[in-house]
Amino acid sequence: MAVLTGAGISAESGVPTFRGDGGLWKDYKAEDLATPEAFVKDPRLVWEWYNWRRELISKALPNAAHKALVQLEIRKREYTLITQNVDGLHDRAGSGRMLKLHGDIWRMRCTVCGANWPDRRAPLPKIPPHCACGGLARPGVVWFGEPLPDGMMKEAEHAAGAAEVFLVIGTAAVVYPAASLVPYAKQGGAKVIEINTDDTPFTNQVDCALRGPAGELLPRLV
Ligand code: BJW
Ligand code: ZN
Repeated sequence: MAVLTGAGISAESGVPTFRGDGGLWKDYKAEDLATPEAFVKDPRLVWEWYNWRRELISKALPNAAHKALVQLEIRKREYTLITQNVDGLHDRAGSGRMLKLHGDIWRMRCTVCGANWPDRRAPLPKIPPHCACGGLARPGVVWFGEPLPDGMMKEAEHAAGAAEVFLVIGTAAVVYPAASLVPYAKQGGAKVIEINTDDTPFTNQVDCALRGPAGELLPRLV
């Protein structure tokens, strides 16, 4: 079994999703801020957004859906969690290994020397933060136009392709290459189950579309 999660699984923890209601920050869309170009143009603005999100996430707690996935992991011999989320709520719920396709908001990376390190302070004492070498630090996440962490998509494809059941939870499934895992799993013979409050571009291709909040539906399914 393999699972792909998106921002919707953290919505009931109070973490805003990217698209739809509440997906805006000071009139900016995620697409305007989650890019290397936005960071080069105005690192302080981009860091203000991340600082705001880090504070919000640090106060949030994993919900019943994150916890249900921990139970699945315990029960299933073959299990891979693939997440697009950077919030760390799967880790805090107790999930073990996972593929974090879009990185981790609790890590920093130096734009000069490439060093990367964990930093859980929220709010950060000074923005933009800097590396020990003096270089400007950036969030350890994947922005639009950037490659996913080395080899991770291959590993995710392997898990999706081998899965008998592929659960797709709380993702609009519009950001690639992550979204491509849904048809990939289907072509590999998986039964695909989608849990979402709304339709997605894949709703009419999945084997089962469950409509409603993940925090209610997933514990029942598990
Ligand atoms: C609930 C719920 C509840 C709510 N219960 N459900 C044209 C075609 C194909 C691809 C492209 C294209 N043009 C450009 C691209 C590439 C681009 C892309 O996909 N763009 C599309 C938007 C068009 N992709 C990239 O650039 C990727 N990189 C890449 O392609 O590299 C190529 C390359 C190779 C080699 C060298 C160089 C380059 C990178 C993508 C990175 C995405 N990054 C972000 C930000 C991460 C950091 C951060 O968080 O700040 O990732 S963007 C943002 O979207 C974030 C998310 O992980 C991602 C997906 O969002 P998600 O999870 O689906 O959230 P929402 O908000 O969209 O949806 C929430 C869903 O939950 C909704 O469906 C709700 O209904 C539901 N819901 N409450 C259940 N309680
Ligand atoms: Zn450095």
